[in-house]
Amino acid sequence: MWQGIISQYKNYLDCINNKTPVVTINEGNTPLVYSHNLSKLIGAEVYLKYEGLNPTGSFKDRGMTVAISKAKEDKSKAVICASTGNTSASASAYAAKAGLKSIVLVPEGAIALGKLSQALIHGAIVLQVKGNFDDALNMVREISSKYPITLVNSINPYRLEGQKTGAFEICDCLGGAPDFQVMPVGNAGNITAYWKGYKEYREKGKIKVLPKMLGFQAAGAAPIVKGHIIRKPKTIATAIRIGNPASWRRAQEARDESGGLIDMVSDKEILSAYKFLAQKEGVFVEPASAASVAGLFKLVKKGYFSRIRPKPSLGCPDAGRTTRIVCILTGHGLKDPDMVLATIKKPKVIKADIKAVLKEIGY
Ligand code: AN7
Repeated sequence: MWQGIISQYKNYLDCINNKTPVVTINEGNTPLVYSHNLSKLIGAEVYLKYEGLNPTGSFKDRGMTVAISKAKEDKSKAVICASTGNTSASASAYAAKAGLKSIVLVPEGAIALGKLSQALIHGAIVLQVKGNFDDALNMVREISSKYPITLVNSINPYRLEGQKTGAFEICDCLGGAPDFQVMPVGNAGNITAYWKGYKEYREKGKIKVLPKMLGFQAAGAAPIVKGHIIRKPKTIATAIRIGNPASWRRAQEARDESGGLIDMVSDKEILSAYKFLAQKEGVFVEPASAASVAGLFKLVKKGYFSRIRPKPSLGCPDAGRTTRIVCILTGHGLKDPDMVLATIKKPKVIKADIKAVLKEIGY
């Protein structure tokens, strides 16, 4: 039986020892879904890593199981985070399971309804800050440095340790690393974690080559692309509405060491990919997660993959192999139900009459 990412990958998690009390809700082991549409369009094998199927509906659970287990091992009594929503949902759930107090600071009115509901029902102290995510992060950094409260944002190195297991699962599933990994970038912890995961799997001899990391920010919240802090980040993808990412430098390292890129996509491109995933692939994700597929479309339009594909040459063991691309779909669509109603027409109201139904459905 699958018992979560710590149990599965403890040999690759140096911070876990025999005394670590493992707090898990059986996160990880998420599906890698083959996309016929995207594969055909690009002439590659394209897979969707559906992280929305983690216990609290996002990839944050991979990191939170490690961060909360270590907080418990270190006899912490309380955890704190700033969040655009998913971190707070995950921290609250894992803290509840561990019996720890959780405190979350979120930007007022700027997090999706599902995520706010999660933090509340799991019993966190939820504070809405009159400011943005970056303001909230500055405050929790300071509070956790002065009081005995454990910070569980991705500045906490245990978070990235857990999140790197996403890379392990992809390699285990494909029997090697993909050629490209596409993902959204907000606070830039996840791109840092995945890159660490791939590099460690190569060091341990589990894979031979590393993927190129392709990260996408929302155009109104693209500090890494623009090269400066964005004071007032704006995007409908609230999860990645971040103007000063904590792992900025390490995201650039992942980009540069892998020979990849970090680019941006507009809200319009995000919503188009959001609908594409739901309506052509049957996969419902939140807008921030659709940024990865929006980015993939952008690169396809530019001819990126045809340009960059290595020419098969004699003596190359991979000669002629199809390019493999994995898009990380970081969070579930149910997190943000308001976004559907803002995007799609509300359903018609009709009389309770079969004739009225038949008329509407064209029979
Ligand atoms: C669905 O919850 O930052 O680049 O506070 O929820 O590792 O920050 C969420 C980020 C992508 C970006 N997709 O990941 C938070 C928070 C979803 C997210 C990201 C987030 P990072």
